[in-house]
Amino acid sequence: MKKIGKVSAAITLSLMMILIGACGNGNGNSKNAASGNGNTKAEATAAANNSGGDKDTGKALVLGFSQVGAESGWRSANTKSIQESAKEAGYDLKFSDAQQKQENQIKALRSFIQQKVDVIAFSPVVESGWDTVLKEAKDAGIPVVLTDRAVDSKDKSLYVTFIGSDFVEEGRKAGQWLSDQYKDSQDDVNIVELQGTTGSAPANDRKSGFAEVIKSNPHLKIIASQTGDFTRAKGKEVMQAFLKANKDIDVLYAHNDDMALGAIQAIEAAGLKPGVDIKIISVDAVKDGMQAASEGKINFIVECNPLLGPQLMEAAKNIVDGKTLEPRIVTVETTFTSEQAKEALPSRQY
Ligand code: GYE
Repeated sequence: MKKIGKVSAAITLSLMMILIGACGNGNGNSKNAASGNGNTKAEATAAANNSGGDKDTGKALVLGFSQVGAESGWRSANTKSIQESAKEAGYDLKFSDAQQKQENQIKALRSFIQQKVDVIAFSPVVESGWDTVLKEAKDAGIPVVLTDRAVDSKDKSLYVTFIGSDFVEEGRKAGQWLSDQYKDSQDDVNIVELQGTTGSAPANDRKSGFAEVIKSNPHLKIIASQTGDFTRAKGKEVMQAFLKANKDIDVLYAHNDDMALGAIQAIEAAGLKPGVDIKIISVDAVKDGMQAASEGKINFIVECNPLLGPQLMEAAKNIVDGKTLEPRIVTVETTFTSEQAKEALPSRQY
């Protein structure tokens, strides 16, 4: 690289570091009032706590984290969990929000590589297209941890471990509940599906797990399926279109609570009763979703736990300490009917 190139690269790098650093420390601007994972130790303790640092130098472990965005209540709770547990562990967290764009995530990963962070972690917005940048991290000797969402890379040596839910299983749980509800039905059951972000692991897997289970009952028919991008606004918009195009919708399967909540607004605006006229199944079990379930507007929620921060911090420490990690760390989760949601709501953390 020429000298001028080097200088300007250095300036760009410093600016990027300032920017990333600015949004990385503190528990952030999350607009969601999630109460977090209970890690509320004082900042002073965190600063003094060097357990996450390099054993020899006493320097804090530097963790670069590229987040998907802020598309849902789940995401806000996940961000909060990561920021709070990094602080608790005394790590230097470089946090970057990709606003649901893969190109932004690739840029963030490259900037982490340039900064020579100790560990890179990220939640890939979509499954495909990561091999090149992951190879760059590998060549730079920086270990990568996937959290929440998987990549479809054939080369498993490109990352150390994947911490997160089993989304196919979540789809199966949703499908199983529906199959049980309609096991004696002689009539067709018309289902509409709001998919998550196109190409994302949870959208792909929640769709396939659900389809796999309901196919054993030929009365269960998906009559429309479209993406709502995991957001409330899109969930509402697409549900409006579904209602317009289809006279007789019996069930809505939404890949997350936020889209279900948007769809509920559309259903009510159409003069129908959510949970009664149209049965609703969703995934996540964030507080607003649980609230709607406890009011009977959502009939069944499959839980997806966003509190991945503590597991990620532990994994990062183990990697730096040279320990061998399991290639897959699966989050333990449950499901909620309306009744169970009512019971669980008061103690819900996010
Ligand atoms: O279900 C959805 C979010 O990847 C598990 O992303 C996550 C999903 C979550 O936007 O609400």
